[in-house]
Amino acid sequence: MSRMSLTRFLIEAQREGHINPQLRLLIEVVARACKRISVAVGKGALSDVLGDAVSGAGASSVNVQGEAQKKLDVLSNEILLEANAWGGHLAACASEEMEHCQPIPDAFPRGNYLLLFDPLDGSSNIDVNVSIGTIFSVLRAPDGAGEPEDAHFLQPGSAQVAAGYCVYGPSTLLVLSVGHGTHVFTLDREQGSFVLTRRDVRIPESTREFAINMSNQRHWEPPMQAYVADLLAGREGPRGKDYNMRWIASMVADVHRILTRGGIFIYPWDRREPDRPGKLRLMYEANPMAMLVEQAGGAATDGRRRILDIQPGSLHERVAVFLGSKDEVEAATRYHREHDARG
Ligand code: P6P
Repeated sequence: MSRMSLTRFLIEAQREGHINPQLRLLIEVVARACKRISVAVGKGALSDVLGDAVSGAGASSVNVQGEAQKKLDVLSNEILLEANAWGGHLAACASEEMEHCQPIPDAFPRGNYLLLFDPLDGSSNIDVNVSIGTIFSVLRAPDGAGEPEDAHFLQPGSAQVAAGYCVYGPSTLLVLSVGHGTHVFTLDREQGSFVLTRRDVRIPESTREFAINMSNQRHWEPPMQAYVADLLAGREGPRGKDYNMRWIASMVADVHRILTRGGIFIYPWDRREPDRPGKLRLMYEANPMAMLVEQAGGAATDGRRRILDIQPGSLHERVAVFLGSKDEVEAATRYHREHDARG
């Protein structure tokens, strides 16, 4: 059975008016970069890409948020920037690895899009051979905006025109939405192309599986403590069913499991960083994942608000994340809203 390629899928989406030629080319460029990243990830120890990146002075290299960078983080970031350049600078770029957005040089036709990405999410798993991934989000550049600047990126997640991730696991999968469902493409390494293997993913509305880093439990706020305690109470407790737990510590891998079989993924506020709403970044982790999950019939909140409604204040701002099976996300959010209502 001949499967539909990503290229054919995007041509169809363009014919149906879901995307325009420039956005189609941008998505193709990102997919091509993900194929190159997949090759680099797959080489592992056979190439000099494992371990921590070092700066010119030999010190450990850190990203804009002061987090240690892996060599593959830096390489993946470079591959995505180079791909956008090769593709004709279709978009100004902002990345976890970049302090400020990278404008589109005047030498090229001005791209109408803004591309945000986490080049290699979950990179702490690289050295232990656990699935990692690339997350990307596409916004429209404001009309007549002139030289792109950080402020142009500060649009709510509901303004995204495309979102996706590539998970580098036993197989390399590209999961994509352009606002008409969430679809899965598998990299056919022999053909060197992504082929459609699952159209219109639907997340089961209820679940018996939650994903959270339980070692942080003592640092959570009361409604989060109450919610998880009720999950752990199982069928004798108020939720009336036994739950299973998973935590891969790679958002892309955890979210892909939830897209595939349901579940709830949570990274909540933590009293160790009281001024920080959460660990995950709104613009290039939470927003794209929230679009993919909602397009698959799931839900995504920060425990109180729909993630896609949040108006960003800065490029690298963080947010608490509750996403996955609709009924479970609504239940977890209810614990927080009822706690707030009690004052
Ligand atoms: P922790 C990876 O560093 C990441 O940003 C997400 O991919 C993942 O879900 C989370 O952080 C893991 O965090 O605190 O459990 O290591």
